[in-house]
Amino acid sequence: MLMDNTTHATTYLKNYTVTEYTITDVQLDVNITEEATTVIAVLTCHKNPQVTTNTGQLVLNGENLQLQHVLLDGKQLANTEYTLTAETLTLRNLPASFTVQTTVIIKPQENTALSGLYKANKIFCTQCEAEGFRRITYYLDRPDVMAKFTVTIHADKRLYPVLLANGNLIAHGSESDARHYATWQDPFKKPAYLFAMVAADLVALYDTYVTMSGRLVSLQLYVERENIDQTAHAMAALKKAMAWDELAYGREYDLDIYMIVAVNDFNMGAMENKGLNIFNSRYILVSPTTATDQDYAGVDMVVGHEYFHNWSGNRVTCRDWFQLSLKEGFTVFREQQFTQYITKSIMNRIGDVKLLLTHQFAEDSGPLAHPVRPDAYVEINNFYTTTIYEKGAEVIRMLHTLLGADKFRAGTDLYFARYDGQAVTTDDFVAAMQEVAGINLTQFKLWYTQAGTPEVSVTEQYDATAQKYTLNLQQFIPDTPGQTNKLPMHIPIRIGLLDESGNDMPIGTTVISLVDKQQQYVFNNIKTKPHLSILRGFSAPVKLKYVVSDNDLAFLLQKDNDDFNRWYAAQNLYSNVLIDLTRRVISGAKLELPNFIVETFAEILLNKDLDLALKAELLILPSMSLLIDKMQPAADPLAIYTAKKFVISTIADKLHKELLTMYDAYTVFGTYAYNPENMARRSCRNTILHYIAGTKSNAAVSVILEQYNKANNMTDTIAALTELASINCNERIEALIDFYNDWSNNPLVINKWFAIQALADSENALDQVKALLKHKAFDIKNPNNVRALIGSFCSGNIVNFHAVNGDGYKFLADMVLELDAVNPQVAARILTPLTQWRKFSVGSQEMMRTQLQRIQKSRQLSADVSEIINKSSLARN
Ligand code: B3K
Ligand code: ZN
Repeated sequence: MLMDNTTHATTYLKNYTVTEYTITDVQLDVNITEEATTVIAVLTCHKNPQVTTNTGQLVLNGENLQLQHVLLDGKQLANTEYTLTAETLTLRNLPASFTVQTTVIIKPQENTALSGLYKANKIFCTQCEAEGFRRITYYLDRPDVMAKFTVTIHADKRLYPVLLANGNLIAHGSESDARHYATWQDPFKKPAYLFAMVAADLVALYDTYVTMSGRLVSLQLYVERENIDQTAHAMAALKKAMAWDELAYGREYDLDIYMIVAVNDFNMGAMENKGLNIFNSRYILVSPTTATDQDYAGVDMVVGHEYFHNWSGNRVTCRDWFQLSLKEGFTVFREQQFTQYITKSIMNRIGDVKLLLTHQFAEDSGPLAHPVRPDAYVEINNFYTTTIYEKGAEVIRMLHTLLGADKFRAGTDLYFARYDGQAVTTDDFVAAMQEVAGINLTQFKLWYTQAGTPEVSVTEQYDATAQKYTLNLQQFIPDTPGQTNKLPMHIPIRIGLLDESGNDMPIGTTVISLVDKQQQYVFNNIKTKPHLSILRGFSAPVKLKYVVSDNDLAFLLQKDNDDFNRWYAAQNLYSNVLIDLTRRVISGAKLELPNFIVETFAEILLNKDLDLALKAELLILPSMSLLIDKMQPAADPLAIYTAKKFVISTIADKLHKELLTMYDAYTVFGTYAYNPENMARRSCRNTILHYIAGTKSNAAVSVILEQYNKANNMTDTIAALTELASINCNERIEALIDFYNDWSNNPLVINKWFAIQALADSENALDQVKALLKHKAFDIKNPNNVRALIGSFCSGNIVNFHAVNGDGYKFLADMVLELDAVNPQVAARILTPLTQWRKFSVGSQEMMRTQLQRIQKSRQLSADVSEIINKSSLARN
């Protein structure tokens, strides 16, 4: 049946009610064969004592299931005794307690959506968050229904020697010469989204961990045989994460086994299933020659994140999916604290904020803007967004800032103790915080309900005679879809005042709370006119409207005590210059880079006292996306690109010698080690390489080639290949072939190869991408391939995606339409760049809308894609 894409139903927070029946125990029997899988589920159900309504009906969710039998309390029902639709199974006339047994047949081999139980690359595995469990069996598939699960898996011994599910292995054995079984029981009750199982031929890296209370935990990391030598870093990361959660939050692991399984075909980064995490292999497998520093950091981050979910998500879970940020925002914050703790590098906070500025701010100012706690959704999978994750983490960070570390910890202790084993709301979280904080957090909760990035305008006066400094702050929250006339928010602003030498004045670092629309703050005994260092550490996810001269920005860049603010000043300084140059490109005026910028850049480059991680960040120009945001309305990507190229090649020319000297100075000798020092050196050196490459000269090509040929680690190889891929020379083609030949048997490395070509600064990048779609290593069913090739081009190769002929837009629409039939979640995700159409010139807007409309006209869209398309508000305002 053709589905009109307007028929997908909306779910509203205001309609939340608890279920009339609840499920306390689940017995699953999963019989895997090469043709199909049979799932027998026995659900023990009880009338929910909290509910007074009495319909006597139980509506179970189910999707793509072939129902064979239904038994109520052991007695088979005739098909007149239940109602079956494409999405539900309804039972009637139910007693207060009963069991339901269903038998269904599913086809994991045909499940390209990678939701529910699927088979990819000879591995059977599951992904149940948010609503995948209903693709395995009929169930009350919602997070506030929590049950104890016992799971038996039957499969072929030889093809699937490893059979895993959540909890503890309670039985296993042979069933015949060819088949075996394993029974797992999870002692903790859990929502179905945390269910997981795996049947595969894998090997494991084993280790142990002793928790703070002295319990021994077996750690098991399962991968395909050929990857076992790439697992040590992930295992070490897991152990660090376990220790850190004990230290920082007093939380220890609660089962006897912690298993991680790495698979190549996965819709996102990883999944925190109780006791059995399933990971995209890119966040597990690393080795010096196959993975970059960033990949290593990604492993620490994601392994930590999923582990931390065991408390923030699993032990205390979400009442409904509107509360998603309860677990995601909090867990991202915990992950950020963890990575900061292990690296101690400023790169972490800068990285977090870059992500926020580039993606979340763009989301918050576009048609898909939504609050951290949304009110409505069509497809919940569309809400795993940077707003829920990254802005959600900033909201928790602000609570940490307002309460201070000790009270924040007391608040989390109370939260975990009070709600352990329950499914709760963001209001419950804030209530626990408020109780220990002794401050009223009612206004603060607007961060959960009001979408849009607040703008904070800053003006200041200094009265030399009275030695008085006055700071005026004013807040404004822009309209977002469905929300206008917003209330002022509670915004913690961390400030410092610097004297002429750059020393902090006696106020030190102070947090002021902006709660009114407009507020004035007076500081007395300020002896000289101060330099304001505002929003230190990015204390709130806001946009500052603050007119600062380039000289003052350069002062802050050089002298601020807050390293984050030094970086932020540099970004603002570079942005000013780049936006000015962009305007010149558009008007055809002559381009000139102020000397003062070259000098500032040289000063950073040659400064011997600068922390290297900070130096690397200070040398990087703002991203295209950030500049697009600064250039509203009607951003012109090609002009921004031209301006950026001009800055890079001018610096490359003027500081030619200095760049080469420092490039050599930052060479890392010896074998590869992943540690913050070496990583910072490589980052500096490769950033410098990018400037050297800016001349595109033969000399530059030889420097790059030398790095490519000599590199003993993937970080340096990729940096060199990335530069080479953007220069039109023979060496480019040779290196790309060479790289492919070296790594053709490693899919993760081949994804890098796809991405490099998709991101190349070359006019025929799109043709290249189209050709690579046909490459034998590319499979549209593999999300990593799609993200590496199609995703990188459309969201990362901004100038080519926005090419004036509109081919980039058409390409994305073609891909979305093709992919929607294969994997709706991934299709909806890669569509994002088109949704940003309002931010570009009229000509681009028209072409982008034409493609959105083309997708909209397709009558078989998934809920995922149709929700995004419909919200992109195709009509002009
Ligand atoms: N909780 C999962 C994300 C599930 C996404 C479902 N579409 C990974 C994480 O945030 O840890
Ligand atoms: Zn998460």
